Amino acid sequence: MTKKRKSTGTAMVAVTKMTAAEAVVATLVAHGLDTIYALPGLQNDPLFDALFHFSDQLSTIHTRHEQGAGYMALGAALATGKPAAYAVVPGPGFLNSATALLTAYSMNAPVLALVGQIPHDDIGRGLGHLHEIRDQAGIINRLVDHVARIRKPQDASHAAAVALRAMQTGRPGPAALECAMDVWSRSAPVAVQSPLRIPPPKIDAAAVRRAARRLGAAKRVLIVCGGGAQGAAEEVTALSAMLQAPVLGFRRGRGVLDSRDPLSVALPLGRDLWGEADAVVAVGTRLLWPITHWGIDRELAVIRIDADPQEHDRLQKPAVALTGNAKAILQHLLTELPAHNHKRASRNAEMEERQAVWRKRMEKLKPQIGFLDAIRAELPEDGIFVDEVTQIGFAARLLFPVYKPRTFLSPGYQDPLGWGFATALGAQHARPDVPVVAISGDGGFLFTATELATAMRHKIPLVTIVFNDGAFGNVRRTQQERYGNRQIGSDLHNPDFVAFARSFGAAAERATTPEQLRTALRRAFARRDVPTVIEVPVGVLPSPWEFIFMDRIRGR
Ligand SMILES: Cc1ncc(C[n+]2csc(CCOP(=O)(O)OP(=O)(O)O)c2C)c(N)n1
Ligand SMILES: [Mg+2]
Repeated sequence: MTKKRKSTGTAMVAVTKMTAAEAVVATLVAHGLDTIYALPGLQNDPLFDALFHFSDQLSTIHTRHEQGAGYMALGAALATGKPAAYAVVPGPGFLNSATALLTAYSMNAPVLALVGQIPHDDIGRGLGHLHEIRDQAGIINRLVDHVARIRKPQDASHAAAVALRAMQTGRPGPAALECAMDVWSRSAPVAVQSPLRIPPPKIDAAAVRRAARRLGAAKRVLIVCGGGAQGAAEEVTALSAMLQAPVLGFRRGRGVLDSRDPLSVALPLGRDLWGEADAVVAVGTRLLWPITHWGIDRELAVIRIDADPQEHDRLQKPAVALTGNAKAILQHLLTELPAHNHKRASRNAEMEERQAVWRKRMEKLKPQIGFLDAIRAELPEDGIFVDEVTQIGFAARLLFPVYKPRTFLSPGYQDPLGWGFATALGAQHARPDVPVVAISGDGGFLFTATELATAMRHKIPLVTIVFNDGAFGNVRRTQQERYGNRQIGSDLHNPDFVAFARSFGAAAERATTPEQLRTALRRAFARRDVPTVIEVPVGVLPSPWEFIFMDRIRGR
């Protein structure tokens, strides 16, 4: 690589002869990325060669299936709040990762996909090149907000910087870059693009004042948090105290207000409070569940804070719509509100009492609660819990206490079975400083369990608990309760999970009681360079549905 200097008018920028692949990798490094999750193949050989050259600045974590690479990048992005990248070959490689990319889109997670392509001049000709797929960019375009193809090495760095900016501008989300195999290896003088400025969205001061007036006058405010509130924990906490407003987080909004705060609520108390509220502050949430399940009427003033202006009136027109970063808007609101607010009596005692009533009713979920309590007792405050679409997961969404933002990763509306283990692996890789625990059913675990090989190869000390009921238990319950017990496709033949995990070299044990689980977890969290799998055999678990699917309470 020969270096020259080029004057850009205001500053001198180093120009270096490099390949398009080297330019992209250098740009990732210049943006602070230190890892790429990847699986190699012909079209990306020049990219992997560039990764080799940059391996002292950016590590390449190779997985055993592209779904693992995509989910690991997603887990890294969710656990850190920062962009994460993965690289795959075109066609099958890309499609194998598509579920992770779709999930990143639905979770607004900043994941960058680098996707290979067949020889540049043959794209679209249908010649039948290895891994050729019709209109790959068109398919990717359905999964991300920004996709571009690198056409020459001179454009590569800027294209990568534009993609990284798109991932963090307005509503965050994934982006993708395609590059043909022959373009990856072409070289030219390149100036590595430093991060492009992300203009802060203008805050509508008049709208903030209207919100402050509505909230100051309201008697019973409820704050509902979604994934968009994870960066605004301090402000949500302050707003909650100022308004004595309970904060509801069901899945992606959990941990924004510490569960130990009496005003922090989950379902089903959140529904009762929705029914009583005269104003709701919706922070980074679509509000789909409350509005469609619990109802809405004119007596409820909805104040929406969202990074995406299109989100505000998809379901109904809010009283006040505030567009932009939740943290900045809430800071503004917090300075405006005291002038309009009135003195409010503490609702702590009331909330404690009402939480206790619901907790009593939810005691019917005793087996789930026992295991969740064991996990909470051993997982440090800042440890990360990765949820799955499994019976323990549904109970966790209702009952697992969460103390800090970004420590309860729940997959949002895609709820893709099997996301948990591989996503948690990425979270643990990106946050080696805290323990990460993944929960899975026997069904979900085997979707990506082969990534145990990745955990061993890269010494990722993730702890995974597999709750084994020998079934797609959720599905089986539905067949029993709603389809006359006609069971089809819901029983599972499983390996011996302990022997399976040990065959990779992982630590593994079986725990049958919450006490045994606690001891096993204590041992597992002490291991810092080897993954652990704990199998928990369970019988039929009690149904959580009555606490999740609740009837309308407004607008009847
Ligand atoms: C990709 C995907 N496929 C199918 C489903 C439907 N689904 C939801 S839960 C479930 C069964 C889960 O079984 P398991 O992981 O063993 O957990 P359990 O319900 O037994 O606790 C299935 C098939 C899904 N959510 N995602
Ligand atoms: Mg199961």
